[in-house]
Amino acid sequence: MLGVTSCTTPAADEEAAAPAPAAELPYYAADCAPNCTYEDLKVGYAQIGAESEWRNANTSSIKETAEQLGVELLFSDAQQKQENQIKAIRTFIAEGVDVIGHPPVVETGWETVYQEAANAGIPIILVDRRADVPEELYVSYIGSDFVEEGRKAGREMAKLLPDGGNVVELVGTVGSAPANDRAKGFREILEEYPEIVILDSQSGDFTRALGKEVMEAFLKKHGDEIDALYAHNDDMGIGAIQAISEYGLDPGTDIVIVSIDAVRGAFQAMIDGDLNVTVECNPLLGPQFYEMALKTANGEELPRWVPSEESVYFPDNAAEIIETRLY
Ligand code: GYE
Repeated sequence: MLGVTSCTTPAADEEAAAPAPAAELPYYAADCAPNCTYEDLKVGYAQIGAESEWRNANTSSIKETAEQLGVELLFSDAQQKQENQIKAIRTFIAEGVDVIGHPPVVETGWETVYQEAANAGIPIILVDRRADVPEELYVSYIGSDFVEEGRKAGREMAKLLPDGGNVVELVGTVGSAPANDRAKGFREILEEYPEIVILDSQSGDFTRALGKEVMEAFLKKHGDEIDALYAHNDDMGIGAIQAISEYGLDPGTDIVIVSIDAVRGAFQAMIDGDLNVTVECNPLLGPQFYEMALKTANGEELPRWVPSEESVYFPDNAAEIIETRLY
Protein backbone atom coordinates (compact mmCIF):
# COMPACT_ATOMS: atom_id res chain seq x y z
CA MET A 1 0.00 0.00 0.00
CA LEU A 2 2.69 2.39 1.09
CA GLY A 3 4.76 1.55 -1.91
CA VAL A 4 1.87 2.24 -4.17
CA THR A 5 1.10 5.57 -2.51
CA SER A 6 4.68 6.71 -2.57
CA CYS A 7 4.84 5.90 -6.24
CA THR A 8 1.65 7.60 -7.34
CA THR A 9 1.36 10.60 -5.01
CA PRO A 10 4.53 12.47 -6.03
CA ALA A 11 3.68 11.97 -9.68
CA ALA A 12 0.17 13.35 -9.15
CA ASP A 13 1.62 16.29 -7.21
CA GLU A 14 4.09 17.02 -9.95
CA GLU A 15 1.32 17.05 -12.48
CA ALA A 16 -0.71 19.49 -10.39
CA ALA A 17 2.30 21.77 -9.89
CA ALA A 18 3.34 21.78 -13.58
CA PRO A 19 2.40 25.02 -15.37
CA ALA A 20 -0.58 24.71 -17.64
CA PRO A 21 0.72 24.14 -21.17
CA ALA A 22 1.04 27.58 -22.85
CA ALA A 23 -1.81 28.22 -25.24
CA GLU A 24 -0.38 27.39 -28.64
CA LEU A 25 0.60 30.67 -30.33
CA PRO A 26 0.38 30.86 -34.12
CA TYR A 27 3.56 31.05 -36.24
CA TYR A 28 3.23 34.80 -36.65
CA ALA A 29 3.21 35.74 -32.97
CA ALA A 30 6.21 37.86 -31.91
CA ASP A 31 8.56 36.98 -29.03
CA CYS A 32 6.79 39.51 -26.80
CA ALA A 33 3.35 37.88 -27.38
CA PRO A 34 0.79 38.03 -25.87
CA ASN A 35 1.87 41.26 -24.13
CA CYS A 36 3.52 43.25 -26.95
CA THR A 37 2.98 47.01 -26.94
CA TYR A 38 3.57 49.43 -29.82
CA GLU A 39 7.03 50.24 -28.40
CA ASP A 40 8.02 46.57 -28.74
CA LEU A 41 7.16 46.43 -32.43
CA LYS A 42 9.65 46.45 -35.30
CA VAL A 43 7.73 46.76 -38.54
CA GLY A 44 8.81 46.75 -42.18
CA TYR A 45 6.76 48.59 -44.83
CA ALA A 46 7.63 47.71 -48.44
CA GLN A 47 6.07 50.72 -50.17
CA ILE A 48 5.41 50.83 -53.93
CA GLY A 49 6.89 54.23 -54.76
CA ALA A 50 5.88 57.88 -54.95
CA GLU A 51 3.83 57.74 -58.16
CA SER A 52 0.84 59.80 -57.01
CA GLU A 53 -0.59 62.19 -54.42
CA TRP A 54 -2.45 59.19 -53.02
CA ARG A 55 0.78 57.25 -52.55
CA ASN A 56 2.52 60.17 -50.85
CA ALA A 57 -0.41 60.53 -48.43
CA ASN A 58 -0.19 56.80 -47.69
CA THR A 59 3.56 57.08 -47.00
CA SER A 60 3.03 60.04 -44.64
CA SER A 61 0.29 58.19 -42.79
CA ILE A 62 2.49 55.10 -42.33
CA LYS A 63 5.54 57.13 -41.20
CA GLU A 64 3.75 59.66 -38.97
CA THR A 65 1.63 57.05 -37.20
CA ALA A 66 4.72 54.94 -36.44
CA GLU A 67 6.33 57.95 -34.85
CA GLN A 68 3.25 58.81 -32.81
CA LEU A 69 2.91 55.25 -31.50
CA GLY A 70 6.61 54.64 -30.90
CA VAL A 71 6.78 51.77 -33.41
CA GLU A 72 10.20 51.15 -34.97
CA LEU A 73 9.62 51.38 -38.73
CA LEU A 74 11.84 50.15 -41.54
CA PHE A 75 10.53 51.80 -44.71
CA SER A 76 11.46 51.11 -48.29
CA ASP A 77 10.45 52.79 -51.59
CA ALA A 78 10.50 50.35 -54.55
CA GLN A 79 10.11 52.95 -57.31
CA GLN A 80 7.12 50.98 -58.65
CA LYS A 81 9.26 47.88 -59.33
CA GLN A 82 8.23 44.43 -58.14
CA GLU A 83 11.82 43.18 -57.88
CA ASN A 84 12.64 46.06 -55.50
CA GLN A 85 9.65 45.19 -53.31
CA ILE A 86 10.82 41.56 -53.18
CA LYS A 87 14.31 42.70 -52.15
CA ALA A 88 12.84 44.93 -49.46
CA ILE A 89 10.79 42.07 -48.00
CA ARG A 90 13.92 39.87 -47.93
CA THR A 91 15.83 42.63 -46.14
CA PHE A 92 13.03 42.93 -43.56
CA ILE A 93 13.14 39.16 -42.99
CA ALA A 94 16.92 39.34 -42.46
CA GLU A 95 16.43 42.25 -40.04
CA GLY A 96 14.00 40.12 -38.02
CA VAL A 97 11.01 42.48 -38.08
CA ASP A 98 7.86 41.40 -36.24
CA VAL A 99 5.40 42.29 -39.00
CA ILE A 100 5.62 43.28 -42.69
CA GLY A 101 3.14 45.67 -44.33
CA HIS A 102 2.92 45.27 -48.08
CA PRO A 103 0.99 47.05 -50.82
CA PRO A 104 1.87 44.72 -53.73
CA VAL A 105 2.51 46.74 -56.90
CA VAL A 106 0.94 43.98 -59.04
CA GLU A 107 -1.28 41.06 -58.03
CA THR A 108 0.84 38.07 -59.07
CA GLY A 109 4.32 36.73 -58.33
CA TRP A 110 4.48 36.95 -54.53
CA GLU A 111 4.16 33.36 -53.36
CA THR A 112 7.86 32.58 -52.99
CA VAL A 113 8.81 35.62 -50.96
CA TYR A 114 5.64 35.46 -48.79
CA GLN A 115 6.47 31.83 -48.06
CA GLU A 116 9.97 32.89 -47.00
CA ALA A 117 8.43 35.37 -44.55
CA ALA A 118 6.06 32.70 -43.19
CA ASN A 119 9.00 30.28 -42.77
CA ALA A 120 10.75 32.97 -40.71
CA GLY A 121 7.60 33.34 -38.58
CA ILE A 122 6.87 36.85 -39.90
CA PRO A 123 3.27 37.76 -40.78
CA ILE A 124 2.41 39.80 -43.88
CA ILE A 125 -0.42 42.31 -43.73
CA LEU A 126 -1.56 43.41 -47.19
CA VAL A 127 -2.17 47.15 -47.14
CA ASP A 128 -3.96 49.04 -49.93
CA ARG A 129 -3.58 46.41 -52.70
CA ARG A 130 -4.37 42.71 -52.75
CA ALA A 131 -2.04 39.93 -53.88
CA ASP A 132 -3.20 36.83 -55.69
CA VAL A 133 -1.77 34.26 -53.24
CA PRO A 134 -3.22 31.45 -51.09
CA GLU A 135 -5.01 32.90 -48.05
CA GLU A 136 -2.64 31.37 -45.52
CA LEU A 137 0.25 33.47 -46.83
CA TYR A 138 -1.08 36.73 -45.36
CA VAL A 139 -2.89 37.51 -42.12
CA SER A 140 -5.20 40.32 -43.28
CA TYR A 141 -5.95 42.81 -46.05
CA ILE A 142 -6.63 46.46 -45.15
CA GLY A 143 -7.92 48.52 -48.06
CA SER A 144 -10.59 49.57 -50.48
CA ASP A 145 -13.13 47.75 -52.57
CA PHE A 146 -11.70 48.73 -55.96
CA VAL A 147 -14.47 47.00 -57.93
CA GLU A 148 -17.02 49.13 -56.09
CA GLU A 149 -14.97 52.25 -56.87
CA GLY A 150 -15.13 51.29 -60.55
CA ARG A 151 -18.91 50.84 -60.28
CA LYS A 152 -19.28 54.25 -58.66
CA ALA A 153 -17.24 55.79 -61.49
CA GLY A 154 -19.45 53.96 -64.02
CA ARG A 155 -22.67 55.24 -62.44
CA GLU A 156 -21.36 58.83 -62.47
CA MET A 157 -20.21 58.48 -66.07
CA ALA A 158 -23.69 57.30 -67.09
CA LYS A 159 -25.18 60.42 -65.46
CA LEU A 160 -22.70 62.68 -67.26
CA LEU A 161 -23.48 61.06 -70.63
CA PRO A 162 -27.30 60.81 -70.67
CA ASP A 163 -27.34 60.50 -74.48
CA GLY A 164 -24.40 58.11 -74.58
CA GLY A 165 -20.93 58.85 -75.93
CA ASN A 166 -17.34 57.74 -76.42
CA VAL A 167 -15.11 57.23 -73.40
CA VAL A 168 -11.35 56.87 -73.29
CA GLU A 169 -9.85 55.12 -70.27
CA LEU A 170 -6.53 55.79 -68.52
CA VAL A 171 -5.71 52.52 -66.80
CA GLY A 172 -3.54 52.27 -63.66
CA THR A 173 -0.43 50.10 -63.36
CA VAL A 174 -0.90 47.02 -65.55
CA GLY A 175 -1.60 43.94 -63.43
CA SER A 176 -2.28 45.91 -60.23
CA ALA A 177 -5.39 45.15 -58.18
CA PRO A 178 -6.81 48.70 -58.46
CA ALA A 179 -6.33 48.79 -62.24
CA ASN A 180 -7.88 45.34 -62.74
CA ASP A 181 -10.82 46.01 -60.42
CA ARG A 182 -11.57 49.60 -61.42
CA ALA A 183 -11.73 48.46 -65.05
CA LYS A 184 -14.02 45.59 -64.07
CA GLY A 185 -16.48 47.56 -61.91
CA PHE A 186 -16.78 50.31 -64.52
CA ARG A 187 -17.58 47.83 -67.30
CA GLU A 188 -20.11 46.06 -65.10
CA ILE A 189 -22.16 49.27 -64.94
CA LEU A 190 -21.63 50.23 -68.59
CA GLU A 191 -23.22 46.95 -69.64
CA GLU A 192 -26.53 48.61 -68.74
CA TYR A 193 -25.72 51.54 -71.08
CA PRO A 194 -24.93 50.17 -74.55
CA GLU A 195 -24.91 53.71 -75.97
CA ILE A 196 -21.77 54.46 -73.95
CA VAL A 197 -18.73 53.03 -75.71
CA ILE A 198 -15.15 52.60 -74.48
CA LEU A 199 -13.24 53.90 -77.48
CA ASP A 200 -9.72 53.29 -76.23
CA SER A 201 -8.02 52.09 -73.08
CA GLN A 202 -4.34 52.35 -72.14
CA SER A 203 -2.15 52.43 -69.06
CA GLY A 204 -0.71 55.65 -67.65
CA ASP A 205 0.88 53.75 -64.73
CA PHE A 206 -0.95 55.97 -62.17
CA THR A 207 1.35 58.97 -62.89
CA ARG A 208 0.59 62.52 -64.03
CA ALA A 209 3.34 62.49 -66.67
CA LEU A 210 2.06 59.33 -68.36
CA GLY A 211 -1.56 60.40 -67.97
CA LYS A 212 -0.72 63.47 -70.03
CA GLU A 213 1.29 61.53 -72.59
CA VAL A 214 -1.36 58.86 -73.18
CA MET A 215 -4.15 61.46 -73.36
CA GLU A 216 -2.15 63.30 -76.04
CA ALA A 217 -1.97 60.06 -78.00
CA PHE A 218 -5.74 59.49 -77.55
CA LEU A 219 -6.47 63.00 -78.82
CA LYS A 220 -4.17 62.59 -81.79
CA LYS A 221 -5.87 59.33 -82.70
CA HIS A 222 -9.54 60.12 -81.95
CA GLY A 223 -9.71 63.93 -81.75
CA ASP A 224 -13.24 65.31 -81.32
CA GLU A 225 -14.77 61.85 -81.17
CA ILE A 226 -13.86 61.70 -77.47
CA ASP A 227 -16.74 62.74 -75.18
CA ALA A 228 -15.41 61.57 -71.84
CA LEU A 229 -12.39 60.34 -69.90
CA TYR A 230 -12.33 57.74 -67.15
CA ALA A 231 -9.00 57.92 -65.25
CA HIS A 232 -8.19 55.19 -62.71
CA ASN A 233 -6.62 57.88 -60.48
CA ASP A 234 -6.70 61.65 -60.08
CA ASP A 235 -3.06 62.16 -61.01
CA MET A 236 -3.53 60.65 -64.49
CA GLY A 237 -6.74 62.69 -64.79
CA ILE A 238 -4.87 65.88 -63.90
CA GLY A 239 -2.13 65.08 -66.44
CA ALA A 240 -4.85 64.48 -69.05
CA ILE A 241 -6.58 67.79 -68.21
CA GLN A 242 -3.38 69.54 -69.26
CA ALA A 243 -3.23 67.56 -72.51
CA ILE A 244 -6.87 68.40 -73.30
CA SER A 245 -6.33 72.14 -72.68
CA GLU A 246 -3.19 72.16 -74.80
CA TYR A 247 -5.13 70.42 -77.57
CA GLY A 248 -7.59 73.31 -77.50
CA LEU A 249 -10.59 71.61 -75.88
CA ASP A 250 -12.21 72.46 -72.57
CA PRO A 251 -11.68 69.73 -69.93
CA GLY A 252 -14.79 69.19 -67.81
CA THR A 253 -17.04 70.50 -70.61
CA ASP A 254 -15.98 69.29 -74.08
CA ILE A 255 -14.59 66.17 -72.48
CA VAL A 256 -16.20 65.22 -69.16
CA ILE A 257 -13.92 63.52 -66.66
CA VAL A 258 -14.38 61.02 -63.84
CA SER A 259 -11.37 59.94 -61.79
CA ILE A 260 -10.63 58.11 -58.54
CA ASP A 261 -8.84 58.93 -55.23
CA ALA A 262 -10.30 62.33 -54.15
CA VAL A 263 -6.90 63.87 -53.40
CA ARG A 264 -6.62 67.64 -52.93
CA GLY A 265 -5.43 68.10 -56.52
CA ALA A 266 -8.76 66.68 -57.70
CA PHE A 267 -10.71 69.13 -55.55
CA GLN A 268 -8.68 71.97 -57.05
CA ALA A 269 -9.41 70.65 -60.55
CA MET A 270 -13.15 70.56 -59.70
CA ILE A 271 -12.97 74.12 -58.35
CA ASP A 272 -11.31 75.14 -61.65
CA GLY A 273 -14.14 73.48 -63.59
CA ASP A 274 -11.85 70.88 -65.20
CA LEU A 275 -12.96 67.70 -63.41
CA ASN A 276 -16.56 66.50 -63.01
CA VAL A 277 -16.36 63.76 -60.37
CA THR A 278 -13.82 62.12 -58.09
CA VAL A 279 -14.51 58.81 -56.33
CA GLU A 280 -12.84 58.55 -52.94
CA CYS A 281 -10.13 56.03 -52.07
CA ASN A 282 -8.67 56.45 -48.59
CA PRO A 283 -4.85 56.34 -48.24
CA LEU A 284 -4.71 57.15 -44.51
CA LEU A 285 -4.26 53.55 -43.47
CA GLY A 286 -1.49 54.03 -40.86
CA PRO A 287 -3.63 53.82 -37.69
CA GLN A 288 -5.52 50.71 -38.83
CA PHE A 289 -2.32 49.09 -40.04
CA TYR A 290 -0.48 49.38 -36.71
CA GLU A 291 -3.54 48.29 -34.77
CA MET A 292 -3.64 45.12 -36.87
CA ALA A 293 0.15 44.74 -36.64
CA LEU A 294 0.01 44.82 -32.84
CA LYS A 295 -2.83 42.30 -32.72
CA THR A 296 -1.05 39.91 -35.04
CA ALA A 297 2.26 40.27 -33.12
CA ASN A 298 0.29 39.26 -30.04
CA GLY A 299 -0.90 36.15 -31.83
CA GLU A 300 -4.48 37.27 -32.39
CA GLU A 301 -6.37 36.23 -35.46
CA LEU A 302 -7.34 39.13 -37.74
CA PRO A 303 -10.34 39.64 -40.02
CA ARG A 304 -9.49 38.58 -43.58
CA TRP A 305 -10.42 42.04 -44.87
CA VAL A 306 -10.74 45.43 -43.18
CA PRO A 307 -12.55 47.53 -45.83
CA SER A 308 -12.21 51.33 -46.05
CA GLU A 309 -15.28 53.57 -46.04
CA GLU A 310 -15.42 55.96 -48.97
CA SER A 311 -17.65 58.41 -50.84
CA VAL A 312 -17.97 60.38 -54.09
CA TYR A 313 -17.35 64.13 -54.56
CA PHE A 314 -18.60 66.73 -57.05
CA PRO A 315 -17.66 70.31 -58.08
CA ASP A 316 -20.65 72.06 -56.41
CA ASN A 317 -19.19 71.94 -52.89
CA ALA A 318 -15.52 71.24 -53.74
CA ALA A 319 -14.35 74.66 -52.49
CA GLU A 320 -15.89 73.99 -49.09
CA ILE A 321 -14.67 70.42 -48.78
CA ILE A 322 -11.08 71.04 -49.93
CA GLU A 323 -10.48 72.84 -46.61
CA THR A 324 -11.29 69.69 -44.67
CA ARG A 325 -9.31 67.25 -46.81
CA LEU A 326 -6.37 65.61 -45.09
CA TYR A 327 -4.70 64.45 -48.34
O1 GYE B 1 -5.52 54.97 -56.52
C1 GYE B 1 -3.27 55.50 -57.04
C2 GYE B 1 -2.01 54.97 -56.48
O2 GYE B 1 -3.32 51.47 -54.87
C3 GYE B 1 -5.33 52.58 -54.38
O3 GYE B 1 -2.29 53.62 -56.22
C4 GYE B 1 -3.90 52.70 -54.76
C5 GYE B 1 -3.67 53.46 -56.04
C6 GYE B 1 -4.21 54.88 -56.08
O4 GYE B 1 -0.90 55.23 -57.18
O5 GYE B 1 -3.31 56.89 -57.06
